[in-house]
Amino acid sequence: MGTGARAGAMEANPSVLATVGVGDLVLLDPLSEESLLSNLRERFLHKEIYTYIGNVVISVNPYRQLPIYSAEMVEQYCNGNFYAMKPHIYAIAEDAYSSLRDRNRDQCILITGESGAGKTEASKLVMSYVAAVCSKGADVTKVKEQLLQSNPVLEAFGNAKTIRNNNSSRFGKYMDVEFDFKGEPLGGLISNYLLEKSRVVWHVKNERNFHIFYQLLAGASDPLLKRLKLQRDCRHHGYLGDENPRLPGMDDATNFQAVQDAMRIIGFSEAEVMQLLEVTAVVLKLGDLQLSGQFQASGMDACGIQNIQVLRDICELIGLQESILEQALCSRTVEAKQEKVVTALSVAQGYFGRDALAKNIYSRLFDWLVTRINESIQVRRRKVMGVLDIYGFEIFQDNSFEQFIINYCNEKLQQIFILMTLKEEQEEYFREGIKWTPVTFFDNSIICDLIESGKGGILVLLDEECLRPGTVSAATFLAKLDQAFGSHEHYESRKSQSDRHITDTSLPSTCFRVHHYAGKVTYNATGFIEKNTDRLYRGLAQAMWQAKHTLLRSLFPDGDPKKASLKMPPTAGFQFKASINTLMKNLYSKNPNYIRCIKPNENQAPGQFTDELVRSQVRYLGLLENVRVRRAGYAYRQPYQPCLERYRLLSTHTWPRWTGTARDGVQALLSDLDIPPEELAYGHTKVFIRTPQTLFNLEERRRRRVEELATVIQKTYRGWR
Ligand code: AOV
Ligand code: MG
Repeated sequence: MGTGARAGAMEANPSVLATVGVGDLVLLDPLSEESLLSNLRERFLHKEIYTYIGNVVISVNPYRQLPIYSAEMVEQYCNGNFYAMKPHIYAIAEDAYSSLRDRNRDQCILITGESGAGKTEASKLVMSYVAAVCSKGADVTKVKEQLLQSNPVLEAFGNAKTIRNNNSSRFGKYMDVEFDFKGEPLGGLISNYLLEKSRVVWHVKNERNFHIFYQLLAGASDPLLKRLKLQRDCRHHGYLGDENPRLPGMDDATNFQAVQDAMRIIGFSEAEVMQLLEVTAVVLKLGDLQLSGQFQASGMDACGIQNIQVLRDICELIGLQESILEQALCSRTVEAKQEKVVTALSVAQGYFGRDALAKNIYSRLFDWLVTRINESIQVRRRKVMGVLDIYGFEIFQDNSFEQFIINYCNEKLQQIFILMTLKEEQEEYFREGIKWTPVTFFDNSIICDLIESGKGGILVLLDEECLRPGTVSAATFLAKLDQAFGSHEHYESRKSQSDRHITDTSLPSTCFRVHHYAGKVTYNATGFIEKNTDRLYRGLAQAMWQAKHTLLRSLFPDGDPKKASLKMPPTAGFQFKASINTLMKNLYSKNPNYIRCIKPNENQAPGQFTDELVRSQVRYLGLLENVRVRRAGYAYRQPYQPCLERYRLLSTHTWPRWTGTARDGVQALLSDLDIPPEELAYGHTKVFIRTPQTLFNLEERRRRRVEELATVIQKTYRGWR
């Protein structure tokens, strides 16, 4: 836990209390869901979007530009003036940055909230704050620019318009910013988590494919478009759909320029940028390939390519013989006992292979992009500040494997919040024998287990189903889930409902429902198996590996026939679980700082505050429990021995000598200092201090005493000479 400096500072500073409502919910009186909600509402309507719960920042998305992010603001918060200032995201950034610099503790900033709540914007504000407050030397400026410019590039390739958010992150991102001992940034390292690649080949109405496609078409010069063999009009490209793709307030052409500039600043060569765009174009062109059935003697409709020109374009772009790609798209070669058997694919199989190829190229390209950016920015780490910005909790009309993964990720983050702030805090009081009324809160580990338990959680059952020989389908998968979780309180399906004599027609028979911490989500089991297996016909990978295009070829090392293995590659779910658990370990090792984002309305509209929507977030984020724990709690704690060492010079009981136990020493010392008794609690091994102000006082007294002693020593020393 941090020291919660801001909470105490505000208690001591009436100017902050004079803001709209209370700036720290810890000060709310009376405390109830209603009062908490109306405090947030009142502040929001007065454009006060930030509110604290101790050292946690609540941020309510304003959906409009507020004049609170200027250089002067940065200046004020970085001068440590935030005691007298309004709650702000800069305060948490400053707190994290200064404790990294001065106390040498690795930090992480965890940003949570549902889709569209403002996580990505918050992460950028934190980054820009840190960039602004460290030094302005030329070397540092270059590093800072590179770190900041990774955003537009990754957003172009990894964000898209969804129904919930015009700039929705479709991948998870964790970025470590690495600092030297002076607190200057040296570089960074980005990890990305499962891109929603199905979007490449399909998106629902009123959503869009990834931004980069629209940016490229809108912003590329005529010669560039010609070179990439693309049409400017989106409607000519199959994967982009035929709705009007323009978004208010988003200028694709300008953004394309920004992305190109950003890539140059990061250090991409012209050739690399061109290759990247070529591969992007190939993905689009794959969507333009039309397949049709050609009658065969066997009576089966064999797949053939209808528009040969598109095939030709693709092959020209990647330097590959047309016949190789055509064969890979339209047939499958199975090797059995040294013999190659070529079978024709059906049209549906052909399209499946084409789409799988497009998704694979794109997601591998995205991974390459992250690796490439890391090459530019990575250094040997000393101290790090990690910023986590993932896709937020999502509930759509139709939820699939991607939403399942996204929501699983959000469960894990909620869990880490509970563990690190609520549970850990309470358990420590208990361990230390400090009087404490437990606060009840919902522990979501039961849902995490339901999803990820190695002993038969949903992901394990899905993997089993994917690897099982024989006919598998959504129905067999669902049956398996029913069997395992029929009576689980967070699982529901038609079958489990009928076992419980519930009739609910809103739950289709192909779906299962998970009661997440943030709400119930109905997942359509159809597609889970395919998306988890993420199968790419080997012939297609091999064809890509034969291309002359160096970037594209490098994306398909598995296409090298020498490396062909019969082993199934790990499933998407398995890989995600592994990487999320590595991330969790990483986060646990750092000092956490929380930004909890709230979405005030469903319309992406400024000034609208929908009570019910906010109430549900207040509830599932556990804000009330958070305030209760915080209120009952002590902001600062230290084991007896170091505490005695540090402050013993403040009391004649303990200075110059103390011979008793450390605990008795601390007690003797603190009782000598006129600290109100309710400010202190003595645990088995640690002393607890309720408000940071008391700690600041102690520190100030110590500083003065050290000066005093130094003068005495100097005088004595002079006397000796
Ligand atoms: P998200 O990251 O939480 O959603 P964003 O950070 O993309 O949400 O925010 C959505 C939109 O809200 C932004 O594009 C801005 O228009 C607006 N917005 C957010 N924060 C601010 C702010 N502090 N000031 C002004 N406008 C803001 V998702 O990525 O969908 O979970 O997967
Ligand atoms: Mg986002």
